[in-house]
Amino acid sequence: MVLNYHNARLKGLLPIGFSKNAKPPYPILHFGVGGFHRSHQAWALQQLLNKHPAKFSNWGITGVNVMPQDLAFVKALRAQDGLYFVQRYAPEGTQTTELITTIKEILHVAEDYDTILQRIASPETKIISFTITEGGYNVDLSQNRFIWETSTVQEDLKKQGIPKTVFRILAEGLKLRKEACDEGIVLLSCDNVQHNGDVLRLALLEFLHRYDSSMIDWVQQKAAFIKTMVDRITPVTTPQQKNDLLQQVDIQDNCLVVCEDFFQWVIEEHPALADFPLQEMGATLVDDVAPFEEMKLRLLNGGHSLTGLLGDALGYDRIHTAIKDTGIHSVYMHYCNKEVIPTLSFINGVHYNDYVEQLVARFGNPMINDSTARIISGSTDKLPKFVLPVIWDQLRQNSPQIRIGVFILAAWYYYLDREFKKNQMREVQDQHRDLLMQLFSEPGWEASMFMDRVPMLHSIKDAPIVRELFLQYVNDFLSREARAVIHQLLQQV
Ligand code: CS2
Repeated sequence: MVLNYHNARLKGLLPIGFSKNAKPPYPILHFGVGGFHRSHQAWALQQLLNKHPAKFSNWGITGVNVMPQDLAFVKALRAQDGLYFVQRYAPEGTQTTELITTIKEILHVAEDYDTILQRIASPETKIISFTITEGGYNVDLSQNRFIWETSTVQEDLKKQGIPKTVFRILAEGLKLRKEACDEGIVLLSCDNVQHNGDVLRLALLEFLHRYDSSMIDWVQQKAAFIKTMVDRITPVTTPQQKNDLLQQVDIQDNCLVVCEDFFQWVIEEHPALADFPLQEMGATLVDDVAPFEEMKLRLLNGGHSLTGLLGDALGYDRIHTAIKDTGIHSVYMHYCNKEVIPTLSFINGVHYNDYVEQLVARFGNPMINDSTARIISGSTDKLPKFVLPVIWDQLRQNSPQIRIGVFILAAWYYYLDREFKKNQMREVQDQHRDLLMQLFSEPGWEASMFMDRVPMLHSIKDAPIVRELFLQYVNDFLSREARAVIHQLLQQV
């Protein structure tokens, strides 16, 4: 039996107090409905609705996807009336399965552009939130520069056809909102980007400069750009997991999300958030979100990249097996203790050593079954946000501790080099794959040119000590067994 309202009701699966009477527009419109949004924000809203079904009966999310490859998913979720299960696993193995009903409407820009604009223009829409990935903001963080060269941005500046970026949709939608109701809006960024709300502001305002500068003043006055830290490990669901669910509940869910039990959502306080029950959704409101973002991006996300890349080098395809390798585990612990933690600010009540211990347990959770491939994907955008800031901060110290940070970059290079040599670079999942392919195919290409030619690495290209270490580690990887290279690193740190 397939999952939809009818079948879920028949089987008594709908949450207590569930009402199907809610009508759009809903208070939240979300860009980027992938696994993470569904295990995190949409799940959190479900907790609120479960507690107060009557009070928040019209609360829900209009999900919007923009990437052409997401159309099939949008159709699959729509076929299930927006319903899907979240299956959470604690490191000890406890499993919880919940039906999520908060995505009331799911739209794709290729088919529903006018509806999306109407939703943005409606005064009923109060929050527009985003999980558009690290690269989706299209900002070079080392220079705080909007990247105009991106082809989708260039297309959107022509104001023709279906929008390719959220920026054009926002420009058009907010213009209609200004004319229709002139009401303010909360723009809530939920991506793994330091100062994500500021980065969103920069990107949107820059885009408007060339697209429609008449909107700049309105956006500056009426849009509140909120910063958040989001956390819940959410891998790509496997066919086996869908099959297991079918055996358990006798219902076929094509949009199942599997994730860990751990959940964290830290949001920076802002007057524009006063009316929203974010705490009841499980969020923590703080004066300054930056230290939480730094902690999470550097220890968790950077640690993930380390585990994924070294894991792949040693032949592991799963994060939970890679982190249990004693060599990788030791490198990770050294990285946290010697390189990352000294760059972090004090957070009242947080003990970084405990946080790291907890991360090791979270990475090691076998039920999450996260792949090294997912973690490695998008590294061109991820590493500058997860790892380079640690190197920048360390370089400001007298005796900078940067060996492992640079080692992660070298392991990434080694990964790309292997893919190239296997003639598999086309399989590399990265927004900048074409650039990477072009570089590795150039006659006379060598690792010493990498930092100069990959714009996302420019912020470290002029540090001789970084270049020297990078080349040394790349040469080690290219000439010796990865196990021996890791062993040697451990003797140096
Ligand atoms: C991961 C994140 O994509 C990655 O590289 O580190 O998706 C990570 O699992 C989440 O940020 C956890 O909150």
